[in-house]
Amino acid sequence: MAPVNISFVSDMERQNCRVAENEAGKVLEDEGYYVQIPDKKADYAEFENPEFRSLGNCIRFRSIFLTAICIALIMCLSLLICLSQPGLAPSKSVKDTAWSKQSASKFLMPSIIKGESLPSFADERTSFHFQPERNWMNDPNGPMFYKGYYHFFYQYNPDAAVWGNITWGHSVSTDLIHWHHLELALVPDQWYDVEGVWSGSATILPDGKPVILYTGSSNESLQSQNKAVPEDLSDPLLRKWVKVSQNPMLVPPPGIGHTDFRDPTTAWLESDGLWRIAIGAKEGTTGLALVYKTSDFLNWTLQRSFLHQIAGTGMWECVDFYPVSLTGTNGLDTSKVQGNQLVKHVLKASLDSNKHDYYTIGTYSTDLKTFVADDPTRDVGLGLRYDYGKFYASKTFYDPAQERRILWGWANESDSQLDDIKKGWASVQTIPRTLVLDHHTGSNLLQWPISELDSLRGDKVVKQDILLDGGAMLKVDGASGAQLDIEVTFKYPDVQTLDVPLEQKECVCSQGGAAQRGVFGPFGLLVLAADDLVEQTAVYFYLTLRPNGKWMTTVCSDQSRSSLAKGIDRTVYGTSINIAPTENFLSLRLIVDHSIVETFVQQGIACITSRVYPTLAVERDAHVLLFNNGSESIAMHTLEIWQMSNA
Ligand code: DQQ
Repeated sequence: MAPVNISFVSDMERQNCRVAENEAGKVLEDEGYYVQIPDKKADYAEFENPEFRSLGNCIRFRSIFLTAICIALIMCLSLLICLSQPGLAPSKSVKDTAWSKQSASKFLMPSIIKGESLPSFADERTSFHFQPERNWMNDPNGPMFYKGYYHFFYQYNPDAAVWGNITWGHSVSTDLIHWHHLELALVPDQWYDVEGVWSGSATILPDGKPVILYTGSSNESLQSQNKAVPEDLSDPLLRKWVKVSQNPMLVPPPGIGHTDFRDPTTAWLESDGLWRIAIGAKEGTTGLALVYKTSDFLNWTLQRSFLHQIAGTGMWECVDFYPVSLTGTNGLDTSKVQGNQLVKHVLKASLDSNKHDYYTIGTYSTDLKTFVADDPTRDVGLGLRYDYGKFYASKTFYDPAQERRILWGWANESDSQLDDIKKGWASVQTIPRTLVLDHHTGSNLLQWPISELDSLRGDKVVKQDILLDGGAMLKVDGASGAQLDIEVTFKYPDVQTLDVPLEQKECVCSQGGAAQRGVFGPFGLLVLAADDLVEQTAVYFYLTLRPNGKWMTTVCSDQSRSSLAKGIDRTVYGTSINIAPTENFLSLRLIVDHSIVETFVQQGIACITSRVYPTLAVERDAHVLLFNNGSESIAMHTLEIWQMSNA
C-alpha cells in the first residue's frame, strides 16, 4: 500500500495548510506535522505521527514480548481511565430494567477490549443524508429550483477526503431526499479561482434564467467575486456552467483585506430596479456584510453603508439575508418583498472564529439599506444559533414549488482527519429544514425537517404514558436500528403536588453530560446504544425550577459516550430554551442516521446536531432507551419511532 506522504513544509505552505486546517476544524499543527493529500488509500502503519507510532511499532516489530507489554500498558491505562469516570455507566441507581442488574465490570470490559482496535468505519456512512459518493465536502452552495429539479451544489474536493482543490459538486433531485450526482459544475481553472472555487449562491432572474455568483481564490490568495451562467438553458439538469469573460467582477474594496472578502448571497431586487448582494468581510475584528448593487450582474457599485456589522465577531463567512412572514408560514422570495409591513428580515453569519452559524431577526430599512436587529443583545454572533452542535456555513433558498424557505447546513465530522482519509469521505449535509418565524415569540425561527423526509418512514413503534421513576432506564422493544425518526413528548412535572427541593443545581451540559444527577433530569432518550450501554448517545432535558416558579429548561446532546473508538470529539452540546407558559409539554424529534443525530427541540425552537461513531451499537445492535437520571419522576406522554429506509 502506498504510504501517505508526510513532510515538513515551508512557512508559506504552513499558511496554506492552516487554511485547510480551519476548514476541517481539526488541528494538525500541534501534532508537529502536515498531511499532504494521498492519491491512494493510506497505510496507517506508516504514519510518523507520534500518536500512531506506538501502535504502529507494536505491529511492525512483531515481537511477542513487546506486543504483550503494549497490551498490558494499554489495558492498565484504559482501566484507570474507566475507573476515574463513574459517568461511563449512565446511572448506578437505575430501576425497572435488566440493565440495572449488570455489574459495573460488565460496563467496563468491552471498552478495554475495543479501545485497542481501530474502528472499521463500515457503519458510519449515512443512508438518507446528502453525501457525495466519496471525498471531502463542505459548504452548501447555490441551492435552487429550476425546471422541476432541485439543484444542490457544494464545496467539494474531488481528489481526497480532506479540504483542498475546492470545486463545486452538483446534484439534482425532485424531492430533496433522493439525489442524482452530476459532473462537477465549477472547477478551479482560471487565474482568479485557481486556489479554489469557493462558496456562493444562485439567483433566478425574473426571466427564469439562473446566475451563479461565487468567490474565487487566486494563487496569491486574492478573493474575488465571479459569475457563471448555464451553457444550455434548455437542459433542466444544467450540467454545464460557463464563467463569464468579465471575471473577476469584484475585488476587495479599500480597507478590506484580500483574504477577507467572500461568499456572495443570492441577489435580491429592490423597488429602485437594482439588484443587491451581500458579501461577508471584516475590518480588524469587526465582522460585517458589504452590499453591492447592479442592474446587469456585471457592473457593481459598493454601497457606502454596510448592511450590518458587529464588533469583535471577526470574519463573517457565508452571510445569508432573507425575509420571513409575520402573518403566515409560507416562505418568501427576497426579491418579491417590498416594504416592511408584514415581514421581518433574518441576517445570518457563519463566524470563522468559532465555526458557528448565528442569526438574528430584525428590520431591513429599504431607505437606509441597512439592517437593525430587534434585540441588540441577541445580534449576530451574540445570541441565537441555527444549531448548537456541528452545523456550519449554512445557506437558505426560496422554493417556489412549495412556497417555503429551506435551510441547508454542513455537518463536518467529529472524528480525526486520519479517520476521514481512511473512510475515504468526510462530511454530510443536514436534512434540509423548512424555516418559519415563530409566531408565538416573534423573536426566533422554527426549523423542521422537510415533509418529504416522511416518505422514508417505515415500521413504527408507539408507546404512551410511561412514568419514568428517578433513575429509571427502559429499553424500547422493537425500535432498534441505526436509521430512525423519533418523536417524543414529556409532561412538565406538576410542582403543586411535589415537595421540590429549594436547592437545584443548574445544568451545564458539558459538566458530566447525561451522567449528571439532578432533581428534574437529565431525562430523555438514549439512541445508538449498545447492549451493555458502553456506547450511547443521550439527548435529554434538564429542568430547574427558579425561585419565581418558572422553569429553566436546558436541552443537551451528549456524544461523550457515543463511541469506543479513539480520537473523537466528545463535546456535549446544548442550550437553554424559553418555553411559553402555554406550553405544558416538552418535545424532541431525533433523526438518527448511523453517524449523525439531528435533534429538533420543541417543534424546532432549537436544534442540535451531533456526529457520532458507534463501533458496537450499529444496525440491529443499536437500541433506543428512555431514561430519567433525576431524582423526581417524569411522565413520558407519547413516543413514536419509525424505521427509516435508505434514500
Ligand atoms: N468555506 C469556503 C469559503 C467559506 C468557507 C471555502 C466557509 O468560501 O468562507 O471552502 O466554510
